[in-house]
Amino acid sequence: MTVHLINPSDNSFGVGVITPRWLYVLAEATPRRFGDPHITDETLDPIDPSVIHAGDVVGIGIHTSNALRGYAIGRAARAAGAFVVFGGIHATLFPEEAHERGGAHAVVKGDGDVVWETVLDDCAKGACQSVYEGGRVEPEDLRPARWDLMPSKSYMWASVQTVRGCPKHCSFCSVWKTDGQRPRQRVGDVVMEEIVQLRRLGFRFIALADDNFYPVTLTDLAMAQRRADKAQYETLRALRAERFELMARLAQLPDDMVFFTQITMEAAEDPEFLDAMARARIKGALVGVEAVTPEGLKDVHKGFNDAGEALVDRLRAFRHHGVHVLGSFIFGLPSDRAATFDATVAVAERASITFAQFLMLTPFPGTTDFAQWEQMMASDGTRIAGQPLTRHWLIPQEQRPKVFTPHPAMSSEDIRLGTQAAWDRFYSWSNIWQRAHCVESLKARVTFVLISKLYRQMYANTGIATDSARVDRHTQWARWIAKPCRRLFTAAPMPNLQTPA
Ligand code: B12
Ligand code: SF4
Repeated sequence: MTVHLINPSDNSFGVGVITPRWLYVLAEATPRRFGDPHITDETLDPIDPSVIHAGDVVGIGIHTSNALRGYAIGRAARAAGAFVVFGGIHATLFPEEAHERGGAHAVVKGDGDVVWETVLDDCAKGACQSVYEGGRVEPEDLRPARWDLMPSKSYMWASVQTVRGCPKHCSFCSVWKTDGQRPRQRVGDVVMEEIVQLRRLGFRFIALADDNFYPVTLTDLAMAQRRADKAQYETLRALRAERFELMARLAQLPDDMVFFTQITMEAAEDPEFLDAMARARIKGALVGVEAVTPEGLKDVHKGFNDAGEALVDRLRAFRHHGVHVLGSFIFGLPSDRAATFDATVAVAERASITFAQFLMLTPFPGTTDFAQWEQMMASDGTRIAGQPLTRHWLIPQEQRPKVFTPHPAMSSEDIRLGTQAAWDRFYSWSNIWQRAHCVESLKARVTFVLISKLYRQMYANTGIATDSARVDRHTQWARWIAKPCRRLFTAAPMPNLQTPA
């Protein structure tokens, strides 16, 4: 019985930007008595179906955007006689869908770290349950990853999670509902061991795949201190202290290492934290800016962000302390108007952010936005490929609309074109070249230009383009540029590196 772990994708680039961490975590959770799992990441290359045999176990991890592809793989694996098990955020939210459309024998809801062993034992006995509750695993039980199984020349960034869960409640995000609002911070020793193992293997770029690297703000602490119950204050203080301890240990690693994380804009209030990040070589962070106006922030329940000039100052604070920002913006919010696209790019430019992504508001299941939208669409009779819009992920990619939420002032096409124009303007050659001056040598600048263009090809065009010929062209282009880019991320292995105390 071979255990397969498959990360589905419609587009394969030959090289991946970030390792899908779940593959290697589930590999670690696979007891050695079942042998090493056979891992396929379709963002690299499509699965070869002939590797799946009767009696094998096929684990497929899906989020909403790749669910349809995952279901096709599941059906094929079941037809080959394998046990099919789905997991991941989308399967957690829609377990019955994986059964109906993906040929699932079983679905794991929540974290797979602990329950995976039981699933495999049950499959080995030929008697698996239809649903397993993986729950929210406590930090000490979150598994590290089997990095020894990772193909050595396929990814630019490895990914290590340091904290799961986020205390905020943004309306477009499901993390706080599925992963919970209590930060589950992994123990520093375990995180450091994984990172050291990666550097030994020659990885120096590591994405900290956290929901929010700054789970305790100064405001949270001040509020807890004012309350009579001091226990919460002590818990928060301990979490914050652990963050600083981890960063101090990261700072002792070889100085060619580069980390990237996801963080809320609130960290700009905390120079001590930003300085610790810079010392730890956390050189970049994805910051969810979402909107540049107070109305837009209200639309997404993100009142803790700033707008206007205060926003520009906050984003600049990151850069000032040595942390580059990948700003994430959302278009299609009810308060957006035709002028919003240009105004947003102008803020991104003035705020000295290094990379940006411009997303079209997509109601992802599990979010507050989705629940409201589903209710509003209850009487909508539109069907595409037989599917209502509220099941947009089941519509084949080439027919899937790009915008789903009706807008009070703009058509879907206006929003798509405006979003495309924002990518085009932010990533024009001249703008990229200007931003490339954030690094010193000519070689580093050329690298910066290449990475900027690759990022745009991978994350903008496949998402916004309307016809499949265009998507194919862009995928080809990204494949072509990805290989040389990957080489820029390698480092000589350091087999003798020790874990800093
Ligand atoms: C890091 C990250 C990224 C990175 C890296 C992605 C990558 N290559 O791994 C980047 C920045 C590139 C990214 C991009 C996107 N992301 Co993202 N990302 C995350 C984040 C923060 C962490 C993922 C992670 O590595 N977690 C660590 C692993 C160990 O946990 P896990 O994946 O949840 O897996 C566990 C369980 O789910 C389960 N499990 C998972 N698979 C399986 C399979 C089996 C068989 C079993 C038994 C169990 C199991 O067991 C695992 C161990 O406990 C999550 C948030 C989150 N909390 O999940 C969002 C998240 C997954 N992303 C999300 C989204 C929307 C996106 C984008 C679509 C954003 C966009 N609009 O462009 C893109 C899609 C890119 C793509 N095609 O993959 C959403 C997905 C929502 C949804 N319903 O699908 C999430 C949940 C965040 C959110 N705001 O809601 N993302
Ligand atoms: S968008 Fe970010 S800050 Fe908001 S709830 Fe999700 S993870 Fe937390």
